[in-house]
Amino acid sequence: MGKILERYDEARERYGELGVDTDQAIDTLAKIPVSMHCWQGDDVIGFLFPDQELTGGIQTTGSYPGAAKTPEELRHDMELALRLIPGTHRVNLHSIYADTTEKVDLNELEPRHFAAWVDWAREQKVGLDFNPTCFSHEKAEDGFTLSSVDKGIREFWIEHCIRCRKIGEYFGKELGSPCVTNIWIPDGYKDTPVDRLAPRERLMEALDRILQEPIDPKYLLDSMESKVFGIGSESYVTGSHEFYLGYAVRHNTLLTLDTGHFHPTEMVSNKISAVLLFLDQILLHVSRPVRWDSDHIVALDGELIEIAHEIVRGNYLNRVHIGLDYFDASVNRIAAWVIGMRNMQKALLYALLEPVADIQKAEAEGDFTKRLLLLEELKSMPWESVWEYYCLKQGVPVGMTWMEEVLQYEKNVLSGRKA
Ligand code: RNT
Ligand code: ZN
Repeated sequence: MGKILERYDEARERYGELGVDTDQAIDTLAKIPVSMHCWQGDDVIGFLFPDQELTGGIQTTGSYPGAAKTPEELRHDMELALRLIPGTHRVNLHSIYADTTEKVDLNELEPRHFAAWVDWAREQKVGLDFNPTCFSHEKAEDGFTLSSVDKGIREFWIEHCIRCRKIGEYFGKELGSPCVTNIWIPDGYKDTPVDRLAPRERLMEALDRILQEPIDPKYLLDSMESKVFGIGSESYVTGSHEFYLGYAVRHNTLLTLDTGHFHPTEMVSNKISAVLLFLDQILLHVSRPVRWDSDHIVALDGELIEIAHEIVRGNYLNRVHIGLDYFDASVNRIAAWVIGMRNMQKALLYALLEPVADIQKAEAEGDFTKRLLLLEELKSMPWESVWEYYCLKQGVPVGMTWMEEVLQYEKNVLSGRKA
């Protein structure tokens, strides 16, 4: 502990020389919630239809033992993860994670089916975010939901989404912070369609119906998530980026930018400032695409840092909701949460430890040499000493010592679970 304090003092001094206040950076970091997605804990299966395979053109691979099978197990696993992650966060649920013994379909869900989650969230002091689950269901079998040509199918999913907004509102009311409710649908064609418009018209009408009832933004924030392609929707996706950007601007909703949902050379970091000129708030689904929308665990890579820079430099901390979205079944799932959540915060800390005004001034004056020099020099500054001190201050394990607890838990709890 003495070593950590010593190293922090030195780091504070060195950053101080650059005009960066490390104490303030830490205080700010502690207040940035990251929404931890429950679906990493059980490979996106949920509890309503446990025998249903994952569809919608997304996929988990791997068979690491210990996936949660019940709400209790999942909550228990998340409790451990949350204990090992510094800061105060949120938990992101999908509708298929309803905690109920009733046999209930997606178009019948009600807030009461999530009461146990609310009790738990209160106890854990986390806010909740939410998602309708427009996949992994018999009514999504032909790959279309809200934009289906079949009216009955559309009505089913419209009803589901309407109910999910009510559940989101309930979360927001009960927990005292707005629940970001994110609609993502898998709809699209494997092969090139001849009518690209009709499904988009149907989606637009469906969304209009879903959003018809105004809900106080104190409780609920509506967001929608685009995608460029999925498995089985390689040639056309109804809910494209342009579609939802237009919809969000017109209806003043949030827009979800998932880092895996664009062409490989398109970067979400470069989109944030553009869309925030026209929208009040956005939601990020931070993921890591490897060759495709593979939903790998968030790594501390260049794009993650660039995203954090954009949020901090643009002063967008109150306008960008940060959520994680990945599912890897090939490693310990609790470690997957902890590594991804910690990486997101490391990137934010790195960004908070930048003398933004100085670098921006150099840029504005056309002094690109100085801009480059500062940006490069910052890469060898002792940000990790600040990170260690932050963890210490937040009462969570420093470095990778947290893994010991996860391994212990694996031995005592996870290994006893049936495959
Ligand atoms: C799929 C979207 C969506 C899902 C989750 C499970 O491509 O990214 O956000 O990953 O809702
Ligand atoms: Zn996503």
